[in-house]
Amino acid sequence: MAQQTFLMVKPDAVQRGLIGEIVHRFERKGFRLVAGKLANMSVEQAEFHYAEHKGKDFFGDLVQFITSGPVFAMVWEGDEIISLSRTLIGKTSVADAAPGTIRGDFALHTNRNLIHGSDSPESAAREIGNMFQPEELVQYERPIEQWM
Ligand code: IDP
Ligand code: MG
Repeated sequence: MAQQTFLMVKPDAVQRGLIGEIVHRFERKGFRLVAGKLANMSVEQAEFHYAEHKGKDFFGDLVQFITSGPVFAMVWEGDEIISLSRTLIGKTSVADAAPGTIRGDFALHTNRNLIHGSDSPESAAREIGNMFQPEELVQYERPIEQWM
């Protein structure tokens, strides 16, 4: 069933020049890009985005990090994209992120793990609304999808 997810290239990956590499992986998989922009997250947006982690010991560092430079925020669409995109991203802990995943291939530290992906449809809706206006989401046809 077609779903939307919020995927975000974090400031570390922007600085490392990995936007193209990361976008390429989702394009190659066959997901449909719906929106994308380079932006600075405000502290308010960062705290809303990571609201589920409020109170954890790493929350302050996380908000500081995610607001420390531009992110590349995106909306992507596809069948079961929430779980499939998290498979491409790799496990949160770098020690567990398998080779072939984005984190497994490029991340050295769990708190510099390059990419965010929504973990549920509810999170996706909240995270998309936090960074995009509805009119920024672009709907279009891709006839190639019949072959995917
Ligand atoms: P996720 O990004 O794989 O969904 P979450 O558990 O939602 O992982 O955590 C959000 C982000 O917080 C992680 O991507 C990572 O950057 C950071 N984080 C999670 N756990 C830790 C930790 O134990 N130490 C430091 N940073 C962490
Ligand atoms: Mg998460």
